[in-house]
Amino acid sequence: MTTTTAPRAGAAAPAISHYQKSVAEYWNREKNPVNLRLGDVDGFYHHHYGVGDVDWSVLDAPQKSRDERIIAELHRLESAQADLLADHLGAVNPDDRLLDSGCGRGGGSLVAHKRFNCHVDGISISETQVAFATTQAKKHGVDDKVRFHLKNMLDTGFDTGSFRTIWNNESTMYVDLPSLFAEYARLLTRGGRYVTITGCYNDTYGLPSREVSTINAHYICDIHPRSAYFREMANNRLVPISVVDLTAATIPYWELRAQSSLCTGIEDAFLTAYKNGSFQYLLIAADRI
Ligand code: GPP
Ligand code: MG
Repeated sequence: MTTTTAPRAGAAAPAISHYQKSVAEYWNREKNPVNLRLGDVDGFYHHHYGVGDVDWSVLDAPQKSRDERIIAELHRLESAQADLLADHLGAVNPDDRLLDSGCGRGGGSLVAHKRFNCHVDGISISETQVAFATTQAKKHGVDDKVRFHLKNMLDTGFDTGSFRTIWNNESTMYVDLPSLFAEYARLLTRGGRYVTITGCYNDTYGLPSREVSTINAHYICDIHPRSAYFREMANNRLVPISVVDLTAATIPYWELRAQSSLCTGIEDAFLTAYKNGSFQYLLIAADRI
């Protein structure tokens, strides 16, 4: 059994709820090969899924190289997802400061810096992830502009108006959206950009399906309905400019992952939820007015 303790007053850890503490414990312990072995391919460690068509010939590779080929293919698809998110970050200059909110092991921050040569701050409530990401920034030789912090995305402590762009790559299901977008409205400059890629439940299905509930239990998260994103953005000066339904584009990633030695047991829930229409994989980009 896992127990959690209340954060100590005055301790160095960020002010987080009991729930967030339990989430941090999950990520502090997490060492899934589906994340670590994929990141080992090129030193970009991601905590999100993939998009795009699969090269199915990897499944027919000789036994000796089969795993390696599948890993490279899954990593190619998750890298394509990170590139797609970066495509929506808008015009970014080298002097601009970007926030990777829920940065995981830091892969997305490195992708953004590589593309724009900009400043990136990545935040996570997991000490292990912040330490890992910081080591990666040093290894990539970019720690002068890419920095990672142990921070709560609901209450970052960063200065008002200090970011040109903020993104969440599959991390909004861990927080209350009204609180999150209120913090982003504060942090973003006027005319700044917000981007999220997220899994949401489909309002037209009704309430969360069994598979959506299984995904929630697996990751200790709380998947929001699609409607909540648009309502809470509108309530917080965030005006959508692009909405891309990536559901069909992510299914091949899950089909390949389900047939790999790296599967974690959650693959069928994703595939069923996407196929029965209860769950959607969306990119939303919005401007801060
Ligand atoms: C992937 O992380 C994302 C989450 C855990 C948040 C839930 C996302 C939804 C779209 C519902 P990961 O890459 O660490 O997961 P895994 O270990 O399963 O690959
Ligand atoms: Mg993963």
